[in-house]
Amino acid sequence: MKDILDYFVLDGELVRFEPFGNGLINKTYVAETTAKRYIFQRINNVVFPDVDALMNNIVYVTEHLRKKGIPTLTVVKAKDGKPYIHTEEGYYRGYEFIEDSVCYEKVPSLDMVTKAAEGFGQFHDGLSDIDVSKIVDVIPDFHNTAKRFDAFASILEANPKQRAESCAEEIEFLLSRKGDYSLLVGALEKGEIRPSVTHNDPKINNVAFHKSTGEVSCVLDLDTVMGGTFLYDFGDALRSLFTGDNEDSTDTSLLVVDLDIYKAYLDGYYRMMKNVINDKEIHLLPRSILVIAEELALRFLGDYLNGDVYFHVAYPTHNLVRARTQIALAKDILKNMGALDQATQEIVQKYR
Ligand code: GN1
Ligand code: MG
Repeated sequence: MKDILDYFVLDGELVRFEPFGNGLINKTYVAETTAKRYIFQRINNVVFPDVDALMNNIVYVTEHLRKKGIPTLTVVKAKDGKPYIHTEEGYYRGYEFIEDSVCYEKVPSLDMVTKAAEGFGQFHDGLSDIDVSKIVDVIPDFHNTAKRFDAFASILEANPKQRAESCAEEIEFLLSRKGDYSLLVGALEKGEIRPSVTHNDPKINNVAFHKSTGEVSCVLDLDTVMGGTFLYDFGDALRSLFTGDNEDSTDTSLLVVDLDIYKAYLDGYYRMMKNVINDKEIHLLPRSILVIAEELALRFLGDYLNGDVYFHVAYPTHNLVRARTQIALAKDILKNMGALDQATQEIVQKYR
């Protein structure tokens, strides 16, 4: 493994090299030299078949952010100038280590919710003038909810595992919400909102905070950076915060909107984005959470009907349970849409 380091341009002499962290997709190592620390990763070429596109996206986005003085990841160049290497053993890339930082699996406080939101807001604001057409969609139509619905409808029609009978209620709900699925992609197609860069995994654990100051250092895990609308990330970030640990819970009463979390996130996010966000996008902020929760329900229930080929399951109804949590959340978002709109206006007024 150490041999792969010979392909990269490193500062100092290597003193230590060992496995690092517990990532599920890429295999990660830390390399320490006499000068500094680096992260090296073997890129999962099954999940990401087009490594060249993936790494070009990351370089494009991080260089754009760095030019503006926004802290971001620094890709280590290989000796041939490329941002990764390809050997018989696979694809590898390196990043400079983000020193003195910490990531949280769970939200420690509302204040940290606001800070994480500032991190993503700064990320989207900093990338708002990038040429989105230069970014390759490494997973095409990832958040095209209308297409996700079409895929779901095809699986439902084929009903390959004869499971549709066992989830008639869930199917009925998702069919009844069809109008929601074009809210974001429709607005993009009509030109009511601008295409922008999306992170596509905007969970709290993908933000690095300074250990001492508690401020955001940078947004991590840029593997799924693609084009779309920043509303995909806003919706998914809140969906993930509202879901918390309960994505696999059979107690769907736990899946509820938390207005304090919404306000805390929007406060940090809107403050960073207020110069680029338009009125249509403001209207769609709370609706984006609904769309992404429903989209994930379509994906989970579709995978259940399909015999669990995408999401890893621990038991036969696991994906059905997951679909139910997202449907419960979607229903609570619908119930609270008035309150969410009001909270949105409050925050927007505060910074106007
Ligand atoms: C997957 O693997 P993870 O947890 O980072 C999925 C997301 C879903 C999430 C739901 C590439 O993300 O879209 O929101 O599960 N990522 C991919 O838990 O499909
Ligand atoms: Mg991820």
